[in-house]
Amino acid sequence: MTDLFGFTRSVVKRNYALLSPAGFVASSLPGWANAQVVAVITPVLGARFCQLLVTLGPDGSGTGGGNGQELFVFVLEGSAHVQIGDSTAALATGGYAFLPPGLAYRIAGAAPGTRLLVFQREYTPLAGVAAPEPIFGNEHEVTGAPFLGDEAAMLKLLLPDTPAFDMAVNIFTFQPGATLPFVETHVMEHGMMMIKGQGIYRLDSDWYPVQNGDVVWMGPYCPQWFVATGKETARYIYYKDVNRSVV
Ligand code: UGY
Ligand code: MN
Repeated sequence: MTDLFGFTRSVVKRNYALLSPAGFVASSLPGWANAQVVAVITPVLGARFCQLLVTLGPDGSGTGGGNGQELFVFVLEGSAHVQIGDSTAALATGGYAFLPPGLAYRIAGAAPGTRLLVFQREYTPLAGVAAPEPIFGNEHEVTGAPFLGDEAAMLKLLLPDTPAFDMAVNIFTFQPGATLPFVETHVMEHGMMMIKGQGIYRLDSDWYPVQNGDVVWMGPYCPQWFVATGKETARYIYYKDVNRSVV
């Protein structure tokens, strides 16, 4: 909560949005029980995917699947059990699950106060390529690589970069003062959440201070750039649509 009534850092524009946690409001969504769900990015905003922030209460659960939707579930804090088809995994903080289309899933057994970040969308099949299988992992077990050769900007890819996947989910870790090397302007869109530290995000022709907990939607062709500020590393996790034709 900000102390100043009538003030917010949140901004919603045609091709981007910055959403500060101070303005988050939960909605009740089918499939989530005993859970607070904030639909931070949705097609209603102009995006072609959903980004949800879920806080699971006692006996909280999320169920669904068996349709064309795919989900990427990341444990921001706490722990949870994820079951999909015949597979089950216990996810700790930093753990994640990719839940492909066509299989029923259940997320439950969460520690009190568990917080999840979910990216969700309709899977786009690719002719001749089978849809991915479920994946479980933990970001602590994923090795980062210097982004375009810069050791101060390390990038972890949480999903395989293969044609079966139509989404990528990555984590960037920036040392203080490190930047994206240039102002990117691309057809892919992003859903992003700051998970540590702070920095300045350029969105279109505007610059915004951002910090841990902030959410950003970058629509297609939204010029984007970041510099980590302050004295601690800055980290964000983000979604990107990949591997599908745009013509
Ligand atoms: O993958 C990306 O496009 C990434 N470099 N963009 C970003 O961090 N805004
Ligand atoms: Mn980008």
